[in-house]
Amino acid sequence: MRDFSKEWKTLRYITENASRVLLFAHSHPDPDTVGANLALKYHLETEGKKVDIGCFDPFPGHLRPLFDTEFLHPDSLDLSAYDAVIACDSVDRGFDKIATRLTPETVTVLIDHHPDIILSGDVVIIDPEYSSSCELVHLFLQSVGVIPTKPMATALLLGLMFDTGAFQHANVTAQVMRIASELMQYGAPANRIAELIFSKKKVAALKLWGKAFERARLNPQSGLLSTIITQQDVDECEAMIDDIYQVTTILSAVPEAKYVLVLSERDGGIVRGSLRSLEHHAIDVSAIAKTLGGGGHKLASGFEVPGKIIETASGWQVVPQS
Ligand SMILES: [Mn+2]
Repeated sequence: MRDFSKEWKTLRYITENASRVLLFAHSHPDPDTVGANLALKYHLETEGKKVDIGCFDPFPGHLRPLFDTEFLHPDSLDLSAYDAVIACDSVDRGFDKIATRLTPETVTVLIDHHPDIILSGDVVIIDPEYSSSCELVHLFLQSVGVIPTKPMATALLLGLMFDTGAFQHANVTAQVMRIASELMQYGAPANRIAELIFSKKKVAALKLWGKAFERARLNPQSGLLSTIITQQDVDECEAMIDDIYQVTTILSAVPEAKYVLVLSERDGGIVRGSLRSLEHHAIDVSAIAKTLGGGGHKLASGFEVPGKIIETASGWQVVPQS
């Protein structure tokens, strides 16, 4: 993990000497870009700066219960009026379009945790080892000695929770948990944030998951947890193919399961098998996928076979389309 203390010092110097700052959120803003930009905005405003947040899309409606704010479309802004522009999170989704429209005098800062960013700025704070842009912004605020207000803490915890899948992904470190704990002490409502992130799930997806979970079967010998989703299920629930993907992820976290197989009927008489496992089970699911003509990674792979799914006394079976 890169140490950004020098960059934090530079960023502090830039923000102290700027009177107008433009923050920039990426297109189709997710909770991490929202949280990182808002936390910085709240901080800079307490320092007496004039701060706007630019974005090619409006502020996400489902986060309005937490924050009363607006994003400004770059076309409505006088981009030459800012002393500094700071882009937080996924800077190659939108910021690239305004970077060319800035005057050469404007100082640019990039804060991100995505790999493969080809954009450059005057100060570049990018390292994929960090969980989220909110984690990076938190470290900056900490270096400046900011005591987070409740709105600041809420904004930062929002991004931290979203980008770590509510502390379930591999990017969760001891530092992430320490920061989350601190933010809760400053009043960030973890429970409310989890609710808002989760409530984005449509009823259709929940119904489909319910069907899949009800049918799940565990083979105690092999540790295989499997289930099926038919085309009829998807139609009845008015769900989308995308909703199937998460079934595999959720089932793979079941403690008794060493690996997971979800068979789902797809268009054109195809059955797709999605295999998933977790690192500590030391199972290479791509080896199974390969024997069925598929492929993928050690922990997540898939295969496709022609046919449809029927239930038999001994389990699920893929049979040729009649
Ligand atoms: Mn992010």
